[in-house]
Amino acid sequence: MADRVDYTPPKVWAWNQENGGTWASINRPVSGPTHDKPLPIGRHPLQLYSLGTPNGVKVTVMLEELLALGHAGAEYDAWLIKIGEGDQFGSGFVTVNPNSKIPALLDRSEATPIRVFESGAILLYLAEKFGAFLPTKGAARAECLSWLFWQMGSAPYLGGGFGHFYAYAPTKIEYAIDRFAMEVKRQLDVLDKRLAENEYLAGTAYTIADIAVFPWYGGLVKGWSYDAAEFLQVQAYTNVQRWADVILQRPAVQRGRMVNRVRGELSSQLHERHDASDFETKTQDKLTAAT
Ligand SMILES: N[C@@H](CCC(=O)N[C@@H](CS)C(=O)NCC(=O)O)C(=O)O
Repeated sequence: MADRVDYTPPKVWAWNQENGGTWASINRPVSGPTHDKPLPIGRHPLQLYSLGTPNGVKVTVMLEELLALGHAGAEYDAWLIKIGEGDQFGSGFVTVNPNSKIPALLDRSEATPIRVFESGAILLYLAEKFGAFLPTKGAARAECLSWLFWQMGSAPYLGGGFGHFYAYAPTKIEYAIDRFAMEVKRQLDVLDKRLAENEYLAGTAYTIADIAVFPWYGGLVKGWSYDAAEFLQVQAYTNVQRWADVILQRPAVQRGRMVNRVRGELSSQLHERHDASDFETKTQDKLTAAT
């Protein structure tokens, strides 16, 4: 039972399909597709299959930033993958990401389409493809990649650890919440010290490191995640706050945060993006008013 505190693990773990957790009904201990469902394909070179979570937002921000720089080859179709309904286990999605997690990208600009999964790999792929937001050499490149991979290694403690036990687990387990709250505060302190001495994570330039870290830790200090701003005393991280405020002012970040978003103000939700004009005409407030 999920609420037992005196649990002794059995010799062999068995799958308790209804353990009461938020993701209990969709997660399984095996990989692979559960049903046949081809992915839709739009007219642009890049096809993104995603959802407006922090991992998804990294990629839509990157694509909007590339378009803002004038890279027409970064035009994309963003399709909605409803992970709460199990879309990530459709056969088409599993072909693009065998790990069944958003975001997943299909680059159809090459003779043979290239699939890319894992948000960090997608950011790196796009940065190299377009020669943008990634310093080309030396210390700046090393810092950029270090902070990019720091994010990939750290955020599971924030999302899968702290967020899961603080917000989603069916019982509040003090040990687990304490362990992960401490780690998340330590991570915020790491960022705060770095950003006390540097405008951006890699130094003076805005890079894929900022694009990766912002949706997780910027979102946390802005109070968007897990309703935990007071609990974690996020206002204390003044340098992270300053950095998040600067990033939030970027129009591409504002647009990227709207794509595949299914929560919040209807005017902030653009469920699918197939054209730059969609931000003006296809947000949920406009679609709802039209029906
Ligand atoms: N390390 C992966 C994590 C991706 C991930 O955890 N995606 C979540 C949403 S943020 C997901 O698709 N969850 C669905 C599931 O676990 O079934 C990345 O950065 O791309």
